[in-house]
Amino acid sequence: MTNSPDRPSPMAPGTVAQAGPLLDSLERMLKDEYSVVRLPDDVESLDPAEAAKVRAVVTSGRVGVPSALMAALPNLEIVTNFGVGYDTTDVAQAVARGIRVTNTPDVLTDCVADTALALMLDVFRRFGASERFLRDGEWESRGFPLTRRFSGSTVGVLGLGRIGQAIARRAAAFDATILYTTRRPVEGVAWEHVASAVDLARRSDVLVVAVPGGAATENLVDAEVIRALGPDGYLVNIARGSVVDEDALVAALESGEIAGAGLDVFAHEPHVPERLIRDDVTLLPHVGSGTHETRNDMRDLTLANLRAHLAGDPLPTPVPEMAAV
Ligand code: 8YV
Repeated sequence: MTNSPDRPSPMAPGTVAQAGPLLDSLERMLKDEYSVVRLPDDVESLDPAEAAKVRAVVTSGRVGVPSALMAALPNLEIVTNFGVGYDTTDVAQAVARGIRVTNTPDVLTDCVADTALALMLDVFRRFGASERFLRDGEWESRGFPLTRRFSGSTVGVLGLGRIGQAIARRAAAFDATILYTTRRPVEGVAWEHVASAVDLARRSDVLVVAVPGGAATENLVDAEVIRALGPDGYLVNIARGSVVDEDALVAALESGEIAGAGLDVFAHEPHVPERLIRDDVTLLPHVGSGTHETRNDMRDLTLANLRAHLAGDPLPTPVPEMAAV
């Protein structure tokens, strides 16, 4: 890609914009390399002259570039998303306008899968609750109640992409029986494909949600799927809060229709409904990819995508929808 008078150079102030907060070191490295502008949180206060300069937006999965913001950036060429999930970015508009979108797959798979295993182990074995029990001095007077064995259980993985497969591999090391549900069976895996989420939940001791967020999967785990887990079943979600009907989950927990849940993601982060804060729910503040190593890798991949675009080189990790651009 060559620079022309109507396409400001990458170094021209405002060419690269930031939407929402980013990892400190990513913000620093962006500022060192480009004259970055920070987009306002509310799109109405965006100055049209500034908006017209923006060719690239760097954002995170939490903030993204939603419809109104994208529509207000007439010369936008690329959204580089820090995170594998990009459901907060209007990809349909991006495809229609020839705007490129990149994300950070692979580099976070291991940490997110590790988190899923930690949540599964915790909901079965209640290590967090038992630690609170010890810290509260309760061990002085009695032992902690017995829990459930995780090894050898049946783990249902909803969505068998990179992260789903990494979860399945880890659970298999605990001698779990692995079942999974995807639209079509995944070639080259030995695990049993189950056609529907309800059947998957019915046959599993724990259902792990590992599908992308967005309109296509909104409330995919609804009251019926949750209920199908039964009073001894657990739900674990490391994907997006939008995939699970949170009200239905609260209702199922309160009525004892399921045994418990392990959640790293919520419908309206960082808000966690009071009624979800229960002893039979393990709650994490969306830390799935939150290690120094992984976040640094995500940062480097985000920057590599931005630099490649501005230099006219092939993008390292365009999102799959870019095949149509
Ligand atoms: C990040 C995530 O915390 O990659 C994702 O989709 O949810 C997490 O790794 C998030 O994108 C940062 O905003």
